[in-house]
Amino acid sequence: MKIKDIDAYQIFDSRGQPTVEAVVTLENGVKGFGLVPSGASTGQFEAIELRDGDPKCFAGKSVKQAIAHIKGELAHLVVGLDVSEQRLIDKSMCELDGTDNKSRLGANAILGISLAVANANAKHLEQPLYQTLDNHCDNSLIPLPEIQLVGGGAHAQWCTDIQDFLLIVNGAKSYQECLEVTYNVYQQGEKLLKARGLLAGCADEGGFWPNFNSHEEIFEFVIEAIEKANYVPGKDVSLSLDIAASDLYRDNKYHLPLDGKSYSPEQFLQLILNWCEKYHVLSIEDPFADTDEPMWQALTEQIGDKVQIIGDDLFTTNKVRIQHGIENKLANSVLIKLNQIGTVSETIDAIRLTQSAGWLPVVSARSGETEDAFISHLAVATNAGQLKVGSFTRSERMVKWNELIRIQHQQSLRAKFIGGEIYQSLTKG
Ligand code: 2PG
Ligand code: MG
Repeated sequence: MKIKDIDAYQIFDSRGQPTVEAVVTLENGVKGFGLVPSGASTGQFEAIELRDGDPKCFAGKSVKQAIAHIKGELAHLVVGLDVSEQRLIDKSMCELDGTDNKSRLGANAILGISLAVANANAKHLEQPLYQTLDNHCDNSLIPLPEIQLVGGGAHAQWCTDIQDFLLIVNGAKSYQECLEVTYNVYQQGEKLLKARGLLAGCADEGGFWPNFNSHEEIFEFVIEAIEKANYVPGKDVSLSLDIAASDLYRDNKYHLPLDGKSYSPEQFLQLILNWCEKYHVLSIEDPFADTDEPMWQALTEQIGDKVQIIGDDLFTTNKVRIQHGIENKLANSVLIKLNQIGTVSETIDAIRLTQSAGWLPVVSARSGETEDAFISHLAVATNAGQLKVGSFTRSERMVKWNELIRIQHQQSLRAKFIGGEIYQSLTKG
C-alpha cells in the first residue's frame, strides 16, 4: 500500500521537553505514528537530534526545523513509496540527508518517519507490530527486564555519580514473576528511604532520587531492599549498573564527587571489580569513557565471562562502532537505542550484528520518553532477550512493561521467557 501523505507536529516528552511526532497516512486511509524519544546523557557519536536553538522558543529546544524537514524534503521523497519497503525508505532518507550522523535533516525527523512507517505497515497488515518488524525472526522471546531502582547522574542533578542502579530478576521463571519481584523490592526500598529521610524525589526515569553520602551506601541500600523483600541477592535478584562513565572522565581520571574521590583508569577498574564481587553485579553499562578503549578491553578480559558489559555511549547503536568493538573485544553486549542511529532498519541491523557475534543486545528507552511502546515490540520482534526502560513507575515507563504483558497474553503458549539463562551465552561466546 502506497504512502499518500506525511505530517508532523511538536509534542512533549516525559521531561516536558519538545519532541517530534510524525504521521504517515496510506492511500487506504490507515495512519501510523512515530513518537521520538530523547536522551540526556547522550554519547558524542550519536546521530544528531535537531533543536532550533532559539532561546525565546522553549529555551532553544523546539523542533520546528526537524518538523519542516519531515513535511518538506522527506515527505517529497517518501510519499508514493510502498509502506512495506521499510529498508528502502530508511536508506533513501539517509542518502537524502547525506551526512554520517543525520545532522542535516535531523535524526529526530528521520526516525519520526521511520517509526511511523513501521507502525502504518503493521496496522495495514492488521498484525501486531512485533510480528511485522523483522520477518527473519520467530519473534517469540519475551525479554528479561532491567529495571531502575535508583536514578542519578544527569537524570537527577548528580545526587549520585553512577547514573543507574537497576535490578535484574535473574532467578525469575516468568516475566510476571520478574515484575512481582521488582514490585516487592520497590516497596521495601521506598519504605527504607522514607523511614530514613533519604528520599529526595523522583529521577528522570522514575526511580528513587536519594540523598546518600557515598556510593557504598547506595549499594548497601539496594541489597537491603532486596533482602527485606525476602529475596537472595545474586540468586533471585542481581544488580545492574549504568555508570555512564563518559560523564565522569576528565584529565585521564574518573571523578566521583559523591565519594570525594578521583581514580586513575586502573584504579577505577579495580573499584568496579570490587563492586561486582561484593554487590552481586551481573551487568555493567558504560564502565569507562567512550574513548578509553584499553580499559574496556581489560575489564572484558577479566570478567567478561560472567558479567554482562554493555556499550551504550561506546557503540551508539552504530554498526561500524559495534563491529570495531567485536573485533577488539571491547565488551560483550550492546545497548540498542533507536534514536542513537535514527532508523528502524539500522537499529535492527545493529541487533543482528550483536547477536551474530554471540553478544547480547539490550533494547533500551531514553531518559526522555513518550507514551509509546515501540521498543517493547522491537525487543520481541528481534528476540533481543533484554529490555531496559527505566523504573517501575510512571506511565511512559509502565506503558512499555505493560505492552509486554499484552504481547505475552496474545502470544499465549508461543511466548518464551528466557530469564537469567540468557547470560549463559556469555560463557559460550
Ligand atoms: C542511558 C539512557 C537511559 P539517556 O544512558 O542508558 O537510561 O539515558 O537517554 O539520558 O542517554
Ligand atoms: Mg547508558
